Amino acid sequence: MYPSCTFTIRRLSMFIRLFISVGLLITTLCQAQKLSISPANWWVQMKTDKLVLVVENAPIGISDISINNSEIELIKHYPAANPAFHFIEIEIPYDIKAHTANIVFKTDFAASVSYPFRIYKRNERNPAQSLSSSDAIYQLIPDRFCNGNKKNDNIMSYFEKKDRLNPTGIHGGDINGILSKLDYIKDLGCTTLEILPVTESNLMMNSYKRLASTNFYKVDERLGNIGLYKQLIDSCQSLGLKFIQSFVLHQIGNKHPYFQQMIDTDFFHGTTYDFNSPLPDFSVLTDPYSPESVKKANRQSWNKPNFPTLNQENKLVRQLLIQQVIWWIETTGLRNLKIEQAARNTPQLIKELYSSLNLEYDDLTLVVDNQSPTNQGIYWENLTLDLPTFIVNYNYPSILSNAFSPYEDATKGTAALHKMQLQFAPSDLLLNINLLDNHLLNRAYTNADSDQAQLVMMLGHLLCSPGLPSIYYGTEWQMKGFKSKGISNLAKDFPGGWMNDNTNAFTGKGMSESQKRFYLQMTKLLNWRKENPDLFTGEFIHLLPQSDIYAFVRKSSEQTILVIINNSANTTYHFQEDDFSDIINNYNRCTDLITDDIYLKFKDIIVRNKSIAILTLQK
Ligand SMILES: [Ca+2]
Repeated sequence: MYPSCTFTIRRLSMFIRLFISVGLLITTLCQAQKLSISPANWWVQMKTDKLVLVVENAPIGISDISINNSEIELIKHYPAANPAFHFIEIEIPYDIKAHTANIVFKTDFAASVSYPFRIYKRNERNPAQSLSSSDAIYQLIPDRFCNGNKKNDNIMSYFEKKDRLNPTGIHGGDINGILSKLDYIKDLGCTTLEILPVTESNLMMNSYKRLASTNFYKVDERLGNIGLYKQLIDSCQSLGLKFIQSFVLHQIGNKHPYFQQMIDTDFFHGTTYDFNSPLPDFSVLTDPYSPESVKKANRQSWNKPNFPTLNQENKLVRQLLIQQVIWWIETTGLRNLKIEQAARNTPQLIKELYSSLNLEYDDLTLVVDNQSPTNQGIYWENLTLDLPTFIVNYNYPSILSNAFSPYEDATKGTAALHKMQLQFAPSDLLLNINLLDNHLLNRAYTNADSDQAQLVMMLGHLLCSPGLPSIYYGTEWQMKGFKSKGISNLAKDFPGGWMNDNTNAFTGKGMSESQKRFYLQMTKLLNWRKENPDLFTGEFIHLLPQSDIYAFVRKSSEQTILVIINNSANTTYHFQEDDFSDIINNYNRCTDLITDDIYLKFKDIIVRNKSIAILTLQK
């Protein structure tokens, strides 16, 4: 009885050991297949020479790591809190030649695993395409502009498939679509295209804006791939369009492997079941007088339950974020970067990012976007940012939308427009990005009470004021959107971007006469602005509003324009030379760009009630 029992137990135990070994081997092999390192490559002659590589699906039981075929120095390596991730710190000599190194993992359980790490020659930077105060921005959401490739609408490995009936779902717009419509944006007269993030955001919901990445180093396949993305940047360059890419650095998607497999709890503020949820109050973040503890709590809170915020107090987290930004710039030739919800990043992250970028590049411009109606200048200036930085002015759209409303006091409206400019030093005024609307704000036509005359007044003020105007896709066709109906109400599909759309704003098919009229007005003004860049980097002079009249001047060495806003509900304004004698001194006549009226004598100028005149002065 006993010998037989012992034999059975021994056999069983052998079988279990064999089973475990085979299991481990299979697991190791599977993991070896999925092993990935990010970033997967770097470049020669980079001043950012110390990197932390993150190994995902690291082999089990790593006993040693070596880098073969290379002068790359391995500083150290260590497992993350979750050993499925492993960190490798390396130093890449500046003068190293382009080559492929092999990172070799020795393990206790299986044969060594080798992974290629490529060092490329650096790409040549394109000629100057940096932002300037004379630019005009067209902002769009890639998912909502144009579907250029139906084949990428539904991809098996992505949670969200195309569902145009769901306002917060994926609608299928993509990079192919944008590429096919660059001429449209150029013809409209905008000089700069800005798109929301393109990195993969493979989430169960809330992924159409790609504001929470699930892979820092990959273009979302539903939008395209890195090759197409580079093609987009190159095509913009050849058409003379500048390009801004927005980045989100303060949060990631909950399906990002770092969060889903919890690389380290110290990477995040909170967990799926325990996080600060009140929506951040953006004005607190840049308020110079709010306590640091309140700012901190706001930075840490989650925008949505599937958007964990990153712990940027952790130096490693900061380094990984900065590495990925440099990787995108170097890979694609990006020139202009926007940091979305910028003040939700710690000042430390912003400072380190700027100094790393400054070390590497001398041709970048940055845009900081923080949805605060306060003057953010003080906050950003305190960080002593050493690259040209434009600041999105969230004060402007609310002032603009009330200024001309028939429901508001007209005198108050002109006074508010005047007063807003006083908040800024002249050099800062030119660094403002003035929003007509964007993906977070009511659409301009909705703010204008669906009244075209009011919208034209808003547009005229926007395009002539100091700073860069920014226009949200579709507003040129008077698209409506009301934030209180849900944020996705602001992100409707561009008409004609999808095959079989009933109307087509790219061709004008099915668009109303009113829409066509406004589109032509906007196209005319934007193209005029584009042809006269000196005016918009030049001087700004404004006069104290006289009741309902507010007038201002833009001036270059060659040209002068006089903008007169008549905000009165029922009185026509008749020009009085005394009002503007200093300005019109050297000129004899002028043309109103809005009405095309030509005035051979200044005294004949009239500005009708609730309208704006943009007068180009001529000798
Ligand atoms: Ca598509």
